[in-house]
Amino acid sequence: MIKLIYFEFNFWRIDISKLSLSYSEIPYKLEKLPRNEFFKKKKSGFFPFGQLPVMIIDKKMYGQTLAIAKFCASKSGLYGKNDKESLVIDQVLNWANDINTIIAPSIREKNREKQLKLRKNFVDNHLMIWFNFLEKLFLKTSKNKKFFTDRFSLADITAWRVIHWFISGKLELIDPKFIMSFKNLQKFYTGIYNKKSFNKLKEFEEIISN
Ligand SMILES: N[C@@H](CCC(=O)N[C@@H](CS)C(=O)NCC(=O)O)C(=O)O
Repeated sequence: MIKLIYFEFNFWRIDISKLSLSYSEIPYKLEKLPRNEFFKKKKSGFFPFGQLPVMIIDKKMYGQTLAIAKFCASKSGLYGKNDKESLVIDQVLNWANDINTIIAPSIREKNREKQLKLRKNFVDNHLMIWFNFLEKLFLKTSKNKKFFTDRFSLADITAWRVIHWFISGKLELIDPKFIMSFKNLQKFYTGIYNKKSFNKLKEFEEIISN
């Protein structure tokens, strides 16, 4: 049995693994750690990289979002079926990690004024550039213009989940309408959103309902 550990909220770093496993009906357990428990455990060196998510299999703990997601997607038949497909999927995963790293300082900053300044800098200098990278990748790799690799994969789950985050309206100063500048991504997002085998999952429902 695969066990995943994350905080008590939904976030792409854990959701992409949950969605992959659930899509292929692979059972898993999810432990939602309250923050204070996380920090206690972190202090004692419990986590391999001091952060979440982590995954436990056969009593061994593994860290790093992308490593965990690839493992779960592999088990679910949603990782590349050849090296070239995996290259496309890895690029989307790393895109997600990169854009997360760039926006992260404006999420972590506690000082309100500094926080807004950091977010404005992200919106002015990074948002459009990074979504343009993703759209260009999609146009280059997708023939059917439905999926990144022409078959549903971890790339689609990840791109969908991160786009969903950026257009959620929950990120201050990010107007969800920005996605209208990326017609192909917008269409891709809607296509995945309406994919019955995907949107019937309880994990999907949980993500869109909060
Ligand atoms: N490189 C790590 C980054 C994970 C990460 O940033 N985790 C955050 C939550 S999204 C975390 O654990 N923050 C608490 C901390 O760093 O103390 C990965 O890819 O999994």
